[in-house]
Amino acid sequence: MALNWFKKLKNGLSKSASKVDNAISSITGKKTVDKEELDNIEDHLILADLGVEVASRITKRIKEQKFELNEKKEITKLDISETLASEIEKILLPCESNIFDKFKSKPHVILLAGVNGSGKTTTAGKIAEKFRLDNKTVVLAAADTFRAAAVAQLKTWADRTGAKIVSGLDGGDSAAVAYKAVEKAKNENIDIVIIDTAGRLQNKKDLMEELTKTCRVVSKLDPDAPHQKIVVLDGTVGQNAHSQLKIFNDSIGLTGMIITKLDGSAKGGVVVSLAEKFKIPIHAVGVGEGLDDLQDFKAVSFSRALAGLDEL
Ligand SMILES: Nc1nc2c(ncn2[C@@H]2O[C@H](COP(=O)(O)OP(=O)(O)OP(=O)(O)O)[C@@H](O)[C@H]2O)c(=O)[nH]1
Ligand SMILES: [Mg+2]
Repeated sequence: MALNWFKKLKNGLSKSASKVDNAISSITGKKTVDKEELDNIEDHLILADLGVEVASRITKRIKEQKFELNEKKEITKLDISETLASEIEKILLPCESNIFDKFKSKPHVILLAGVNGSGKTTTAGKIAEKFRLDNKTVVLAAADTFRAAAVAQLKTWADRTGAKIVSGLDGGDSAAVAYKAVEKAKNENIDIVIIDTAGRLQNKKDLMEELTKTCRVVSKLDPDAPHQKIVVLDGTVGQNAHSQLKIFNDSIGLTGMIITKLDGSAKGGVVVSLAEKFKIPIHAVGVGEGLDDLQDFKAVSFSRALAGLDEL
């Protein structure tokens, strides 16, 4: 059975969508809308993690739309949901960016960064699968030498996706592992290198230094590598994702982001506030733990799912 991605995304985002839905149900079926009701909508949109500025802009638009419609008929929930989806879409569309579009060099080097448990290793496996399906060869670099079980976890993904893997010693130099992986890709004509990094070191400063060192060392083999520096963010943490993105961006200069765990997150609205604030490309979203649970980021689908609407 063919997977219906939209259904999966919509199911995943249903908790987030119901928060958004609470925001708009208060004024549907009415002929007028007062300031208190608009404030209430704005509060609910903020609670849905859309961010203060986005919430205020959307509320303003709903007010205008209500005014436009007032003369003719009662505003329906569908009217408001459509307004909401189109406002969200405007914010997300400039960030829509397929991970394959960036593929230029050979080997093409992708570094995944993110805090502990955000989904880096799982995402590395899922990306490897996407490239395998596109007939590209992949080497996974187990640059998380901090956590003892990290190599075994990545090895499982390598086995599942037919990717090669390069690892080092526990507690060893992670930059050296990344270097070895890029070198292997060059020697063996492998298309893609995906570097899985550690999420937790003694402190944030150590982690950031390790990441900048990894980037520096890899660039000795190709001055443009890593070609992509992607932060993996856990979509259930809500607004904390903002500070995480900022720290990684300040340290290594991100080229994109992937947001995981949107299956069942009540805080999926954060994707909108992240896009609005940072304007960094969004490549994909994680909607489950399986091999094929990484969905290309599509602004229109995402906006409609978040507004509780059906696919166009
Ligand atoms: N439901 C769901 N779970 C996910 C998703 N992505 C990752 N996970 C789960 O989140 C947990 C942590 O994922 P990892 O890939 O190990 O995260 P990590 O960033 O590599 O963690 P560290 O290496 O410890 O920093 C695992 O149980 C994954 O199965 C997703 O999109 N949806
Ligand atoms: Mg990991």
